[in-house]
Amino acid sequence: MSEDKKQYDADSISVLEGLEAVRKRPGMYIGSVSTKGLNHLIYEIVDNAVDEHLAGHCTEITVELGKDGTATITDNGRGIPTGINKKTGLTAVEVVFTILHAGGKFGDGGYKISGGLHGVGASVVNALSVWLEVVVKRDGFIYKQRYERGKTVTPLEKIGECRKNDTGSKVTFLPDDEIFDKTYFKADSIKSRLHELAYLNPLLKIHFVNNRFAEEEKVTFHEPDGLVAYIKALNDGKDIVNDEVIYFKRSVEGIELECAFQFTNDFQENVLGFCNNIYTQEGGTHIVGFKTRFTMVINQYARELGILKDKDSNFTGTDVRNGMTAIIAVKHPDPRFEGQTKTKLDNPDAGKVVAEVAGEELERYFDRNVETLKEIISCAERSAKIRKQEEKSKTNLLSKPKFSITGNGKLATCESKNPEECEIFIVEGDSAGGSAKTARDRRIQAIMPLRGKILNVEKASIDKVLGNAEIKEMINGFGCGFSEGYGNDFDISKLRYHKIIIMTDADVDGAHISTLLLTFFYRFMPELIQGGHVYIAMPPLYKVVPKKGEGVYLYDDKALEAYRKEHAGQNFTLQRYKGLGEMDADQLWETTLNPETRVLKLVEIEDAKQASDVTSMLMGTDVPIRKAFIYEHAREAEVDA
Ligand code: 0RA
Repeated sequence: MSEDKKQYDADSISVLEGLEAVRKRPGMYIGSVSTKGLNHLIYEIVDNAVDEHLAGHCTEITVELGKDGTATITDNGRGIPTGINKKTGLTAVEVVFTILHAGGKFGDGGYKISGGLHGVGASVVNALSVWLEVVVKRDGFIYKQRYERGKTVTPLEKIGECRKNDTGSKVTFLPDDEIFDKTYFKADSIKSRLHELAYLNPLLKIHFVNNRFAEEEKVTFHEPDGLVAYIKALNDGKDIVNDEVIYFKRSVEGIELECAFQFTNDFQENVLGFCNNIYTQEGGTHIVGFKTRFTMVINQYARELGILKDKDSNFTGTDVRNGMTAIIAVKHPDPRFEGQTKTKLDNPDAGKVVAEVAGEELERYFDRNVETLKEIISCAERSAKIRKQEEKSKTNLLSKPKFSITGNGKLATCESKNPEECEIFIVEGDSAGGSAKTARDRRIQAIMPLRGKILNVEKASIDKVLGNAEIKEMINGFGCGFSEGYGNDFDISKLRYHKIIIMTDADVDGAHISTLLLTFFYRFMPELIQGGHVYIAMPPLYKVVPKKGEGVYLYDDKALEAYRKEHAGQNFTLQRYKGLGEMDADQLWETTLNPETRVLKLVEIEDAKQASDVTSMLMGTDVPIRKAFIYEHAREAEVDA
């Protein structure tokens, strides 16, 4: 055996181990094996295609969900290189799909992996798929290769010819049900990510095609106005302070900053960060750089204009961002992410460049638009005034004991003091709350009934939020405080219930209540969601009882449709549950409370973010549209065991 050959064998063994590692610990590479992780498979391939766009070679990307459970991502980029890679003896295509961290490690085409949750890419998708097929058009030929569970099963074959200038890649894969809890992609999340990418890449057209049963649709996302359009969409229906979205874009030392913002009269800020098209959920240096500099600039101007007097203290960061909707998008050649979910940008130079560029651009803009500047400063003044009032009321609230044993609320606690096994159900309405108290396992299940609707936290100032009886009861009941702005009193280690389960009727009001609850958690206790503690109970919509045999509960209209098909021509009675109140205690136990038989949906931070966005939207005045929206989305949550 020649020296070269030995080398090659050794390499290919380590290759196999590489992808085995991905299958052994998928969470390390895609975050989780829930629907969120599943959707990530699509994003990994899309990110590669977006990289082609960023390199100047791709204008259109199509994401297609197949009837058979596959996803196909097509782009008109250069096509993945097909030549032999010297180091491995494999084609570049095979390297991309079978070697971990292969992206950009070869050739000098300047290709760099910028997207991807951990920059891992195509090989991870391959490792986690039952099968994957790639078709490449390049140099006038069409090539194809197939893999199964990460292993090559056919060589890269020429399967046809095409025009020389017709290039691109097409990747089809079937996610592995041995790996994922469920292998049903969540169309809404995918669409929302693709739309986000369209805003971030204004020259790119992204098509979404859903061919799945009862979901057929085709949409194109193309946002030529980019971040300005994104801000307008986020602020749609809100009371706008400055009509013109403030926008700038500049590169310094190889780092690009693109920034857009606008103020509304809402008592909240919404500052979104991105690095290389990735949403930085946990913030990071770019956000800190922008916020710090923005606060400095506004305070400087406020003093120059005499709005802040010598004796006045400066506006706080929270003050100057009162009502702000902003997007800070950076492109960095070598991004580092840290944090619990690896979504916090850690590069100090990004913070420095953002602060520098933002400082100059803000001054340039405000010098020429003093009226706008004054309007923005008055948002800060309003916030400062309320803050000073709140500092008093908050001291009052926090000086009260955090947990009262008697309590004036209706919380029925459970016997166990071991948080890991304890669950708290937040139940819509006193009557369902009453049945739940009877039906529950009182050793580990606590019940908190909610009277009517909870406060919309997007709309209210903090003292009102904390003054609200239901919210106070939740904060007290959970036991871990709350976080708000910079002051973070939240301590997840004190959480009394490791499962917090929202239980509402399957109707418009129920959907609205869960949306408001999720918004509250998202804004004030995001760690609860990040830690996987928040669930939505999925009570059945129907019970069918056949002439012969046992009754069956059905959880959505799809299930009913399937049941009807399967039992065509047979006689059965159909009962529709309009609310939790229609079930007796036994039924409630069996369908909704019993850990053995119930159906829960785990809430992920994305869902909560969506709820929060929806809540903002729902504050508009167009009632029929709101009703339609809530109703349409009321049962869309899919089912987790
Ligand atoms: C490696 C190198 C180059 C492009 C790609 C990979 C590539 C990967 C994917 C995945 C989906 N679509 C893709 N398109 C391209 C550089 C190509 C060159 O230098 O010609």
